Amino acid sequence: MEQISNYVNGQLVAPISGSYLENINPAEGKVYSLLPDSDERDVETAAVAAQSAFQSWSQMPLAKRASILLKIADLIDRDLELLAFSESVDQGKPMKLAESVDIPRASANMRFFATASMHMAAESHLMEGEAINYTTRTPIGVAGCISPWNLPLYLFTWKIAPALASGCTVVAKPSELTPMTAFLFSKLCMEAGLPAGVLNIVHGLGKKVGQAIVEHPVISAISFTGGTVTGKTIAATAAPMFKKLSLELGGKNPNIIFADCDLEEALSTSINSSFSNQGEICLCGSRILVERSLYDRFVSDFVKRTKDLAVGDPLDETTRLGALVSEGHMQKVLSYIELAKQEGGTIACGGERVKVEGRCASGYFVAPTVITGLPQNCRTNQEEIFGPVVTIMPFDAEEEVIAFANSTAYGLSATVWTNNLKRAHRLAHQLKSGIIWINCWLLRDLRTPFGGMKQSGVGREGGWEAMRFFTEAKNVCVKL
Ligand code: TXE
Repeated sequence: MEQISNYVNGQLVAPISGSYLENINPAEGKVYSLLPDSDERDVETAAVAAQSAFQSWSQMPLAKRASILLKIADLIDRDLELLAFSESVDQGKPMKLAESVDIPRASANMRFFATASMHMAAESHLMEGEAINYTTRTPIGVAGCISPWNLPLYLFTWKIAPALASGCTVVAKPSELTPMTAFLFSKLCMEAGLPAGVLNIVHGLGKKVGQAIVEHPVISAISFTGGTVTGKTIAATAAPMFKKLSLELGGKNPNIIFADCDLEEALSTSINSSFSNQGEICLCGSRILVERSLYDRFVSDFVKRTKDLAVGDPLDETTRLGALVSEGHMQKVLSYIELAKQEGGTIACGGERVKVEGRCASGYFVAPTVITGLPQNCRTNQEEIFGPVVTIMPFDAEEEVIAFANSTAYGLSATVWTNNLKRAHRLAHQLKSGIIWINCWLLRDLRTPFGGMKQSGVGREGGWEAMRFFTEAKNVCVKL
């Protein structure tokens, strides 16, 4: 059985404990590889390696540093099929989705930040007749990057690319549920000639490895994507150590549909925004709010299309929804469907585990589920489910839908479907979310700031925000 290694100081190494954890293929419900059960000793070795690599990496000419990162991007593209296959086996998502979205976006991340680093400019401010100020931005040192399981290589590179491009060295931990693509990535780093210690990947459990990264005194910035509860623990540990923190957490995103929208586009995109990646994307629109005059028609068309979505073997070309990431996560999603029933909801379609024939007979599949008839303030409509479950609710007026949309503790993204230009802009300004999509979903321009409001996180990633996060500003004031 394949055994994943840590990547420390430029070498593939076993965990110091010698212990391994089982890595499960969620579509089959079977162990298919082993990953290091690392602990604080491995993090210590990785942090020492990162610290000693820092000086030469941060002082390397920008063009040379960028060329290594660009080479990694090329190698990701070369290995697209293998990486997409591995991500699908690890995570349960349709391989087609990994091939068309996740892996291409991973190489795009590397390329974007590699080239961005060559365009960073220093600011200067003239105090007329008195002084000139100039600002330098230097890499913060060793960064800790902790990533989740839903978009494994995409979110892993989303964190490490700006850190490395800024001149930081990194100790990173992918999710223990989906370690395979980060392991393959470490081999690509070696092939691309990334100097030893610049990136260190320590596999293992959040409570052991993740916690040790957050606590390590040498690591001065933490970039984390994951659940809000974990984010709180990380903030509580890192804040008293005065570490820089970027937390990308959960969402309960509204998808607002006005009667004057282009219905066909709203329907087909809403199917994607509800069920892509089995609903395991923090940006999924899990609360669909429909203007009352369109409500009945929308629900009936949406349910019809949902029933047509093929749930099954992630490696099958025709599959639209694969397996959920783990048995535990599947149970969590199913328990929310039970809760919705107790709260008075009607299951318009789905609502149960799906048994797939053949090799996937023991996999963790859940039917895409549409729930109607729930009030706005019930738990089903307030808490993040993170699965193929959406609720649909009617609204009558613009002010009412804004209040509904803003009623949760989260504020990550929102989508608005309307052909009324003024209304679109009005809503965009009143919705408390880090990103607002008007008549679209999941379009990303990597130059824009990305992140959530309220309990969806603190800090912004993307573009200059990410490059700045991994650097420290210093102002020099020169008397004229
Ligand atoms: O994520 P965790 P979980 C949401 C989603 C999901 C819930 C819990 O609602 O049901 O979070 O998922 C590492 N110190 N999202 O528990 O634990 C962990 O090993 C440091 C939203 O699987 O947050 C992994 O690498 N690190 C989301 C990473 O944190 C710790 C994506 C994320 O895992 C740690 C995933 C600790 N104490 C889940 N404990 C999104 N925003 O996209 C765990 N980790």
